[in-house]
Amino acid sequence: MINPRLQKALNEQVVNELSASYSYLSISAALSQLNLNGFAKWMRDHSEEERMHAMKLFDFILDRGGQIELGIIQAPEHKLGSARELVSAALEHEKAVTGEINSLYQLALDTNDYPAQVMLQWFIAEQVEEEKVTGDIVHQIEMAGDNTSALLLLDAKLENQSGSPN
Ligand code: OFO
Repeated sequence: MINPRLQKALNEQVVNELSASYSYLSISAALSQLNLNGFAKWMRDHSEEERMHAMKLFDFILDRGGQIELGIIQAPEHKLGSARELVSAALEHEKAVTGEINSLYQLALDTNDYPAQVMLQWFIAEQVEEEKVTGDIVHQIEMAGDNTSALLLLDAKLENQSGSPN
């Protein structure tokens, strides 16, 4: 039996993860419009990872005999801009998700829910990796500056990178 407050928060996080997935899909579309197909693919893979995160939480609620209550997913803002602006927007979104996961973990501590704590530790580690990977790409775009060749080299690198959804 999951504490009702924790169950509500876990359900909300399912929606938050799906919202992240939806936002990254929107950013992927904008990157495609810039003809940065490697960046677009990387962001699309990231969108798929977020959907899998939602399903991890969804399955956890069900495995614990909890109730699924799916909420509304808001349409993402249609962001347009440079590669740096678009990837930076994804990084800011990741930072917001980290805050959500940390709050959820605090609630699992407050409610003495040990299985939820173990499950959420995976998410905490995942956020460290996702912020690092996305932050590194923002930094590399900044290093490329006005050098289109360097940006296209980074795009090719991302295109060849195999997506490994978690
Ligand atoms: Fe990177 O967001 Fe899911 O947890």
